[in-house]
Amino acid sequence: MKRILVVNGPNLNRLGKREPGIYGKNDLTSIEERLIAFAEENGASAVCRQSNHEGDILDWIHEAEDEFQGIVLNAGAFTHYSYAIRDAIASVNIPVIEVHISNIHAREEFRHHSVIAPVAAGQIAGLGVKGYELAILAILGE
Ligand code: CA2
Repeated sequence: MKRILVVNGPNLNRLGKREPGIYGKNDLTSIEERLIAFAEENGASAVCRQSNHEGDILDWIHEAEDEFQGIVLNAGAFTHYSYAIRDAIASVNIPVIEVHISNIHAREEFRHHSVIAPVAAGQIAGLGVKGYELAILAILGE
């Protein structure tokens, strides 16, 4: 059975509290519960984690190599400037799929660029929380 790590970065613990027009009405706990069920429905398992701290995300990416077959990563605003997260992704030999709830390419200019996209297996943006499910399916299809 494939094991998938779902990592959400800074401020994603605030989902459902503000900006529902951009990020939807669901809170992170309910999104994570749905993803765990979705993985099970598809014959896999998902472990979900969130942190506002870059170092936690680095450690989880490094450790995932031995435990998981793929990572679904919404790195939040770290996406746009964290070379450390980019290097961590490049250092592991499991696929990392970059997910964004909003369409980062249609928002402020600083969100258009992802420093992790060149080392990610793929990027899904703008499809809401459905993007996490599509990323899980992409890993399961590998
Ligand atoms: O669209 C996405 O998923 C983002 O990764 C979300 C990040 C943002 O910095 C990225 O550019 C795109 C923001 C996380 C959530 O921020 C909130 C702000 C207010 C209320 C709830 C969440």
